[in-house]
Order: sequence, then C-alpha cells, then structure tokens
Amino acid sequence: MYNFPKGFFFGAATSGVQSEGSKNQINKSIWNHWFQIEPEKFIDEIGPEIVCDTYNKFKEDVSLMKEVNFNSFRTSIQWARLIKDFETGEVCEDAVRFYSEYIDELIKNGIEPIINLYHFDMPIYLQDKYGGFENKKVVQLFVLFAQKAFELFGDRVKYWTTFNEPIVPVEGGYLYNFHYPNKKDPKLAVQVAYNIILAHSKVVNLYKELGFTKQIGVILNLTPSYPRSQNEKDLSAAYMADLFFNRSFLDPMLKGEFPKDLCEVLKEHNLSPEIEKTELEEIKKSKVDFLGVNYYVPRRVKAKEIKDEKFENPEYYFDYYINPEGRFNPYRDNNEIHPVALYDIAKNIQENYNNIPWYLAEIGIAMDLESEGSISEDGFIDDTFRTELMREHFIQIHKAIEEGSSCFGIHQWTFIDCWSWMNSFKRRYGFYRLDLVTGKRIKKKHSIWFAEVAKKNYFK
Ligand code: IFM
Repeated sequence: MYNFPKGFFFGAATSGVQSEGSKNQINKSIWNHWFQIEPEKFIDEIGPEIVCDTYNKFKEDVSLMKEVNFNSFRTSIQWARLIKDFETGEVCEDAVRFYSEYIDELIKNGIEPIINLYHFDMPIYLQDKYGGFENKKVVQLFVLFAQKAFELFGDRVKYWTTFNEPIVPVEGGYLYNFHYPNKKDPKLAVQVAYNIILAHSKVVNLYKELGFTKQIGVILNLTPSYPRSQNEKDLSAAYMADLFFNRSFLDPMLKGEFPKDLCEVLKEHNLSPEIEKTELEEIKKSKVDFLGVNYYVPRRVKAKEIKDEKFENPEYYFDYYINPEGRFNPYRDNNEIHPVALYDIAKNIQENYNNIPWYLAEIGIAMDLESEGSISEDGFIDDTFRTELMREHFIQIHKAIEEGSSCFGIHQWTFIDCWSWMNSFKRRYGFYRLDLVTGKRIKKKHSIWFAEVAKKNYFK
C-alpha cells in the first residue's frame, strides 16, 4: 500500500498558450507570430489559435477536473493576454475578467490553483522591439507584468511560480533552433539565461516586498545525468551535463549563487554574461518557498569522442548514448523510461538543496496512437500503458517521501491533450483526449485510476 501525506496535491498542469486559444487576445506571443510566418514548421500546420479553447470552456473543464478528483491544477497567465501596454503595464480588462473567473471557478470547486507567470510565451512586441530576454529592459517589464498579476490575483492565489522550465527558451531560441527567434548563439544564450534568472529573482523579491505572504517558487525541468561507466572521462562528461542543464538554474534559484565551475567554463570560452554587482545581490537575496520539478527522461552521457572546434553548445563536453539496457516508450521517439530518476532527483533536493518543499510539477507519458482506433469497447481511450508507467513513477516518489523527502504533490502533464509547440497535437499526454474537429473532451482510461488514487490518497 502506497500512502501519501495528508493534503498531497494530485492534479495536472497546462499553460496559457497551450490551452487557452487566442480569442480576444489583443497582443500576440512569439508563438502566434512564428506560426503566422512559418506554419509548415508545425506538425499538420496547426497553430495556437484555437487549441483547447479553454478561454471559452474553462467552466466545463473545471467540472472535468473534478471528475478526476484533482485538488490542485497549474496553468499560466499569458503576458501577451493580460497586458495591453507592455511599457506602462496597463492591463486588458477582458483578460482580467477571464483569469479572475477561471481562478475563482477552480477555488469554488476545491481545486488549488498554481499560477505560473512565464511558459515560453514572450510577447512578440517585446521580442521585436528589445530582443526579449536578451535585453535587461525586458527583465524590468516582466517585473511590471508580475506586479500586475500579484495585485489582481494575489488575494486568492496561494501558489505562484515565476517560470516554467526557464532553460527551454534558452535552448530552443538560442542554441538548438526549436523556439522563435531561432538563433544559434551561445553568447546570447548565456545572457538570456542570466537575464531570466535575474527576472525570476526580482519577481520573487518583489512578491515579498509587496507584503504577500503566500508561496512563490519556480518550476525546473530536471534531468539527471547518468554516465555510461564509472570511468573518469564518462563521470566528467556527466558532471558537465549536470552543471549546464541542472545546476545552471538550480543553484542560483535555490542557493542564490552560480556554480563556480560553470562561471569558469563560460569565462574560458568568452561567454560570460554582463553582470552588475547589485544584480548578484538581488539573486542572492531571493528565496523561493518551493520548487516544482518537471521530469520526463534521463540524460545518458559518455565522454566526448570527437572534440568540437569551438563551443557551440554544452555538448562540447559530452556525447549522448543510448542505454543498451534501457526500456523505451514505443509511442514517443523511443524515449527512455527510467522511474528511478525521480527518486534520484528527490535525493538530490534532499541532500544538496536543503530538502526544500517541492512537488512533481510535470510527469507525462506521450502516446502518439490515441486516434479513434484505440478507443476500447467501453468507449474509453485505452492508455493502460500510461497507468502502468505512472504507477512505477509514483512508487519512486513514495519511496523518497518515506525517506524524508519534502515532496508535497504530483501533477501529471497534462489535463486535456494540449497543443505542444512545434509538435502541435502529435504527442498526446492528457487525461482527456481532445477531438480536434469537434473540440469534445473524451475521457481516457488512465483518468479512472488516477481519480481513485487522488480520492483515497493511496494506491496498492
Ligand atoms: O508541452 C510541454 C510543456 O510545455 C513543458 N514541459 C514538457 C511538455 C511536453 O513536451
């Protein structure tokens, strides 16, 4: 019997861009813009205009959350929806109404909202005019947006997060070309990463300075790096991967300081960002109340075989390899399945990050085959595969909690199949299948298992 602590969060996560649709949205994000200029880059040429249409259907959707016994739910406020004038912070009244009613509907139904402020969604106006987070002016304007959100909803929202997976816009937009502005520029990538960390710290500090007493945190995608062997070179490869992809954000956001090794390596390659002393003080001062962790796959690394001429990205220090003994998800690009990584993440937080309260903010199993053909006789989408794997992952969380980890919840990605950036609807993760033609939400089998676990607070 796997029992969870009283009040454990069970729910799901989504984001504004991926669920709302763009109805009545005065300003557009980089996603609307990118889709407009290069629709062929998005699978089946589906863009963010309609997606789950949560803007219109949030009441119906909250009742669907109740059917799965969620006691908590995360979404994000879109900067480009809430703010009408980015320079002055003037808000859009319709967006205030929408977010206010959405948040109230959740609370009225006993579902604790966790509200995130940035989920890859730079307003195109700010990207065009200032270069987005390339520019510290935009850090300042993000703080203004956050302030508006706190003033408008801070009386009701008890859990805020500044960023979801802040490393992803850096990777996608400045290293590997899967987010707008599609640049490949490691120096700029480092500056953007630094500016995002600064923006996060300023917002955390502001929240406290304004006298709000609830909780504020951040959501990081943590991917433990496993070396191919215990050979020194493989170990060093894993160390560098961890430094670049996990500690780069974990250390400044949780400990208030950058890892020394990372600073040295960046300096060596002439990649150090522009930093002001007062900014470092701001980063040091900012203390998050909790951490959200997104986990999907482990990172398998080995020593670099052929040296790159110059640093283009962190893979300068390691190569990837496929675990010959691994298990893989046949539905999604053969992603490795490694539930023990969750236990390892929990231990890392417990031992190296002061056992800060944290929750699993995303865990998901993508299945590409959720077409009409996989509807079982009883009318459900049969995603038993997902349940089996979720069970294994939950067991690892349970084990860590038994050993003292301060994990306070599990949110699955995602509630209703949502739009997933360049992949649009190819990879489906939801408790509910979204019919793209009718917009109907159709329950999947896994939601029945999850509803039981959430109701009882345990599973066998
Ligand atoms: O869709 C994304 C989400 O926006 C961030 N975490 C991973 C999900 C699945 O790819």
